[in-house]
Amino acid sequence: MKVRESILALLMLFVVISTGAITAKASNELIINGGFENGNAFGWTVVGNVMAARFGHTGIFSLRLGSRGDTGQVSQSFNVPAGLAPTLSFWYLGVPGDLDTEQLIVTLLDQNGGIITQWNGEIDYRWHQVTYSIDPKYAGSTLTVRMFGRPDVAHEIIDLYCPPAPLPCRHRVITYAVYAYIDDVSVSYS
Ligand SMILES: [Ca+2]
Repeated sequence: MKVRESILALLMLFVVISTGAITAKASNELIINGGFENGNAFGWTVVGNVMAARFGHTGIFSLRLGSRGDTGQVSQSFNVPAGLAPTLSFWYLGVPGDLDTEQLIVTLLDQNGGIITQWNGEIDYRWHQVTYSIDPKYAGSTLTVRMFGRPDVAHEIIDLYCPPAPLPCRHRVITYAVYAYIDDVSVSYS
């Protein structure tokens, strides 16, 4: 590499590093991997079954809570810096099933496991945002955000099948699981 090209490459590297540092500092984000863009649940404690789904509210991925026949839960703890009152924000989407058994419950817990507040997600095919200002009295303590999903199933008629007489015609039905998804989980302060 020529000297001039080397200097240029070093300058570009410096710009990239500087930009990254500034971005990280400006966001003041306390949640790790809240957008699931790693394609996994890195940074979260998993109970049951979850998976990154190519169904993002932002970016490519969101996190699907549960699998067919199993619930799914993730939680993450964060330390609220002294003197600060951060805001919790997340997006979720719940897909309705036929049995009305699906659930999405998001809970904010204090350091003793007590419930500070809780949300029951609306299951209606739409992305919803929830924002919540964390009370300044929790500054200096460790809180946990927990997200639990219980999938449902949906049935879809694909066609009318008529076997040879005298058997009656019948609808052929496929059954598939439907889920709740979360994305853009953030606890940040300005
Ligand atoms: Ca995402």
